[in-house]
Amino acid sequence: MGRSLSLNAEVAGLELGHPVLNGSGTFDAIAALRAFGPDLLEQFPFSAFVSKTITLAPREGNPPPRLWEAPAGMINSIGLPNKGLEGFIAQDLPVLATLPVPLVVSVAGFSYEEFALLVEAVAAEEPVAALELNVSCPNVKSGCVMGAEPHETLALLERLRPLTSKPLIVKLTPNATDVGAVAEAAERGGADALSLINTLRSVAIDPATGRPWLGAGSGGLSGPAVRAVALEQVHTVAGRTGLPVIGMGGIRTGADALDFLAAGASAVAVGTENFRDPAAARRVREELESLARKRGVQGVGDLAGTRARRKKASQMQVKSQPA
Ligand code: RRO
Repeated sequence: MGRSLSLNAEVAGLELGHPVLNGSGTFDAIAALRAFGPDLLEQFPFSAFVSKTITLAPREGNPPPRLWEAPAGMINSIGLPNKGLEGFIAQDLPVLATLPVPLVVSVAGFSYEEFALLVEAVAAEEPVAALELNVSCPNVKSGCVMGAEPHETLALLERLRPLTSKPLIVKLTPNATDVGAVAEAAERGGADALSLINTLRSVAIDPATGRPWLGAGSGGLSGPAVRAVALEQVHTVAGRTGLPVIGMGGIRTGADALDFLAAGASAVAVGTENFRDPAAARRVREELESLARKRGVQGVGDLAGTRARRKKASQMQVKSQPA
């Protein structure tokens, strides 16, 4: 008889049945519940659900067009449309509270004070297990500043940390000069975990006009096109902090997920692939399980970046190509 295998994972005190979450904004659980009914709850694809980012005031989002299909990925310029804090708590939260997994609510403020109001109000809601601080939206002016500069990230965390004992997960941007330094600042400020990457700032040119295609001009690139970048950043961040990392960026298969765990992530998230196949995360989990069985390991910890493995990884030099 083979040894028993557990896919249980733990991130920032959240007990997860397996290590596959969703990336914020890539799976509309409320629409999925309407479409699939209670079957969805029985076969929920993610071990925790991360909401689309909310802001203090309602937002319409960016002008269309908002999407562009890129080679091996897509560029979005959605622009954070949402009902605002009050609308979210009144209308969405009661439905999201019925999901069979821990609920993580993603929030974004345009100032430290807006972030503080959001964190206080959201953390006070009983069904909320953790908060994700989105300091990395590429599609709003000022969206990245708090996540691109280490001193801004530290100041934000120093303002927010005293407001709640619930876990704070910081969603990092790949559009930073030194993502490791931002990660260290988040850790110093008291973050419980890090998630990365958000999308890479990018532009699509309309071949008919020679001008930017997206209504807002630029957007964020995601999908397999960004996976190697995401792996490098996860590897760097896991080596430079002791915080658990939720790794994402172009994960389509169990083997992709395994790469992120090997690079130092404690859990992974499926994002763009959910748009192609809403059941993708279940397949990723099953493939991961079968890879783990083949390797004869007993748990995700044997695949994932434990502290010791992370330390070793941080000592590895990422070889650069000669110019
Ligand atoms: O809504 C968006 O345009 C958006 C957000 Br909040 C984000 O964090 N990342 C992204 O690619 N798009």
